[in-house]
Amino acid sequence: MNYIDVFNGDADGICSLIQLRNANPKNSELVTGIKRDIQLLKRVNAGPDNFISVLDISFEKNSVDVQRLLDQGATIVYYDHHRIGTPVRHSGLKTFIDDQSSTVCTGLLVDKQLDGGFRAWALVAAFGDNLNSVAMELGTTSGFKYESLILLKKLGIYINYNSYGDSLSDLFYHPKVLYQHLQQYVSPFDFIHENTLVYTTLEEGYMQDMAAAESSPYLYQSSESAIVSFNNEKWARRVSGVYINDLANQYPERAHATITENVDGTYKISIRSPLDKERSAVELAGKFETGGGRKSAAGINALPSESMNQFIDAFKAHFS
Ligand SMILES: [Mn+2]
Repeated sequence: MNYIDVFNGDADGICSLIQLRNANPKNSELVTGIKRDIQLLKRVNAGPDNFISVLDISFEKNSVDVQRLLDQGATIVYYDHHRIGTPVRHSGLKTFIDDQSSTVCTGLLVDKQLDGGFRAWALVAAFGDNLNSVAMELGTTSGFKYESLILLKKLGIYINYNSYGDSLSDLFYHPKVLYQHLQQYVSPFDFIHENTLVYTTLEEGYMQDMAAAESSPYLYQSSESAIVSFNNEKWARRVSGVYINDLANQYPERAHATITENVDGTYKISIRSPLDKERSAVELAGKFETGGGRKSAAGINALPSESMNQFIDAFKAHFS
């Protein structure tokens, strides 16, 4: 049997596979990418002698390739918490998917199957997916001290942060390489204490990028909404997603947008609706040609510069 491990490049994807491969060590081919790169099964070719493990990428977004790989005779096990879409039944496919619960992530689904055998890694996954209270509670009942949980939380944030960016060249570590560094440790605490080069690189990168984000200018700011403008630089592409979530947590009553210029002169816009109000971000984004997303988090991929004022006015009006 030849093993192929396909996983999202964020903390949840990476820490899910770490648990799986600590429990069941295999020499496998690794397929991963930046966080937004979720159609990973497209890149996989396999036959009857392949066993494919898929972690933390939407089944719905990969279902055509699931079907193709099953038709080619491969065996697939699928763990995920994003949208499942239409389920597929096939003797070669086993799924552990929960797209209903907001207190679950892929790392916790794997943890359940492994009876908590690598619980600390599951907690890193949960913290990375911003499931802070879930992770704190599970960590406390599992006997971890508060200070230890804070350490796992930091690691989750840093691994997750490493997966953002427009391309692999924006990242500090290719998620495959980061996985290979982390995988060598049964416990994340040992990784933190022993591989200080990788840990410090991520920590310092995160701190510097966040500081740069914090000193970026506001295009607009009121008690109801705020727009931050970023230069199109590596650090901004890495940190904008983490930073806008941070702003949303800090000012839950406010709507937020970040604007970053694309190489072609258009603008990429991220929008977060206020955490404590029922106002849809995707409804606003959908008014623009390349807009889309979810109720709480949406974006516009390529806003023409001449539409910028129109967007700012629409944003203010939508969230006032
Ligand atoms: Mn996840």
